[in-house]
Amino acid sequence: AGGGSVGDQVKREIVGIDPGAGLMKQTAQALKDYELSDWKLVEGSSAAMAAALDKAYKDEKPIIVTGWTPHWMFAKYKLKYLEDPKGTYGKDEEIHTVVRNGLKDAAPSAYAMLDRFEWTPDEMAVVMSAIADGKDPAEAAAQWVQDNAAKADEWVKELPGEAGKKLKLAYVAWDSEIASTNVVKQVLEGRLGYKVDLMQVEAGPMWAGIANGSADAMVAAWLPTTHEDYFEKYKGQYEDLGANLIGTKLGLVVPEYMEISSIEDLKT
Ligand code: PBE
Repeated sequence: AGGGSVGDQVKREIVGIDPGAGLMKQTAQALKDYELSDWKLVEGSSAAMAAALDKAYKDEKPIIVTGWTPHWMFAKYKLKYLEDPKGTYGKDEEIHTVVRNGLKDAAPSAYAMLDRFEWTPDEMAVVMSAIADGKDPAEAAAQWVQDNAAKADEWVKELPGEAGKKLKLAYVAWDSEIASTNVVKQVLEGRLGYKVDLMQVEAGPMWAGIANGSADAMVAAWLPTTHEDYFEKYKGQYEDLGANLIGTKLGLVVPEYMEISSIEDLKT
């Protein structure tokens, strides 16, 4: 792994994701809170971050990435979160379903299904891992819905179908949201007859799209901390349907073989 401090080993770089992610803002804040002014947060994407982690891990090289749970990478590699004694990354939060104003009247069954949609980190992990192993996201979602038919049936119980009606779901290409959004699409199409378009966008445009009505819904709102800015900015211009998943975490993630345990250890 080479000598010197951890900072020297990783060239004082943290491998980030897409710039619109709340995790990037929190990490920029962490660099301030922990006085790491000579460190750099590198922008990229979830996929590029995962590829960099994979490469470093195979060579047992040091690497620090921005990470979150639920994510398949914790099943595939031995990783740890760096402790965050200052609490920059907030407490546990929830993923919420957020829809455009007026959806309830425009598509009542979809609205009701979206309102009922909730699952667990373990359930999401099944879909996420299948996609990480190379399965097409739509196929992975369809398989999960087939294997969990009773649960999907509950989400649509006694709701009339609305055959052919169009819906747009906005999402960002975060692994967790690729999984959830595809599952919701499968259920809305397969069980209620909607025609669902998936709009892959950045985080800012996702929230803006719900607020201005160009998208109908999203299942990707991390609250109360991660998307707080967007949540406040568009207040009144969307409807928050509450949590669809509980038990998330965000922070700086490193392989277990690295001999550091806290963000504070980066200072030396
Ligand atoms: N994430 C995954 C997102 C929310 C979902 C943690 C990368 C973010 O930071 O905005």
